[in-house]
Amino acid sequence: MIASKPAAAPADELFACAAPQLFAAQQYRKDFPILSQEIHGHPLIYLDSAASAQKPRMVIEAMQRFMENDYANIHRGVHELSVRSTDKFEAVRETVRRFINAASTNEIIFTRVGTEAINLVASSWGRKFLKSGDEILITALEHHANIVPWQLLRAELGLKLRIIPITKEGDIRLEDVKAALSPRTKLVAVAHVSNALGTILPIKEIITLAHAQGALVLIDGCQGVVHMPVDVRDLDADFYVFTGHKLYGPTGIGVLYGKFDVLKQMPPYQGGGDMIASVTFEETTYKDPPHRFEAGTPPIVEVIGLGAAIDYVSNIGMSRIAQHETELLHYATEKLQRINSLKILGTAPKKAGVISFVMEGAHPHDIGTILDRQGIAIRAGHHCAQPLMDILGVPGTARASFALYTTKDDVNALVDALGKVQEIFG
Ligand code: 7TS
Repeated sequence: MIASKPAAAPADELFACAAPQLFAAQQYRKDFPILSQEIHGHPLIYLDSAASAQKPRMVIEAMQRFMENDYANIHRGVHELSVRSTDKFEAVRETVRRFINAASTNEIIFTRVGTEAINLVASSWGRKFLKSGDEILITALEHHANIVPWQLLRAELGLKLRIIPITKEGDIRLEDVKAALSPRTKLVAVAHVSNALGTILPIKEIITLAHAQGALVLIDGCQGVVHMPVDVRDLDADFYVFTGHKLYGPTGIGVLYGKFDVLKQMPPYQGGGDMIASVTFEETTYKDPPHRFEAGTPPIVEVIGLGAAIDYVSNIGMSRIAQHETELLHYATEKLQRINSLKILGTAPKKAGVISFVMEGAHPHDIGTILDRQGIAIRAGHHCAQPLMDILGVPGTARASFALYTTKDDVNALVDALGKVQEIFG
């Protein structure tokens, strides 16, 4: 598929009216060249997609094809290659717009990663609109990327950071959100899906509550867009952030969606080429969003890769991917619960394909190392959510995370290997 071709989003709609088809994860696996290798003499079982997803051949080839045929710098040349590159680059903005149902491509800003998108909002919107005494609300389960930028801003402006607590299941209660909101709240910044626990947060309800208090809402969707369809207009999110490499795309590319009315009031984040309307030594004027926020040569090839990744998942259908991962989650949860020494952390009723667990007597890193020797890749550690680990009273967890290419066989292999871990440490 050609990267710049608009995503075939109707796949989801087609699925809605067609007879249910079996989800062919085994078939999709073949699209991912990396998955067909052996690790330590065992077939690779990749259960670390929440850290970064593997890349389908279509993404790899789209990037290679682009570099071999079309590549040049964008927005600044009259020659054929520059025009072609610019067209393909800008076509991906439309692909992203459709993917999250934004109103306009002017609301789609390309950043280096999801982390940078959050820092952009903190730096630009935060410095302009916040003052001492204002409050930012986050939850106790945020990734460091949605904590530290607000702490930096707090140190600079004298803000207050309020934390919405979690239940013992790792869920967020709307009563707690209501209790934390006040007329001082200017921004609510919350994850769509917890990377450490898998909890799907009630973001639509949180957005409604925040708006009723006059606060804007930023959704950290780094783990959201990868697991389910996202419609930013239906959500009424003011900002929605995600990162390309977890969505089967390359590293080095993130997306900031922002409502145009909000973006147009925000000053530049970085200065440089491509973001200006005119420059003199006395005065510089800036382009409108999104280009105002894209200083310097952007990650052109990575944007092409992101476009191909979105085409890929859209053709499969995000609803179908969500359904597949939910089935796997239930299957895996049920099997893992049978291992006596294993405890799942994060048992909210609404979860995405992420399972964090601890085992009696076994450090998460030991679990990760033993599994690795059997070709199984999981993540062990604090998952860049140290405050959450403190609340849970653990230094870290072992985490298995699922993707569209994960199969029941992968889960079975994980369960068998954890049985061996239990034997060793039991
Ligand atoms: N927000 C969430 C919810 C995340 O899970 C991550 C990365 C980020 C932000 C940052 O993404 P980046 O692409 O900007 O670095 N989460 C993980 C993880 O769970 N394991 O490794 C990275």
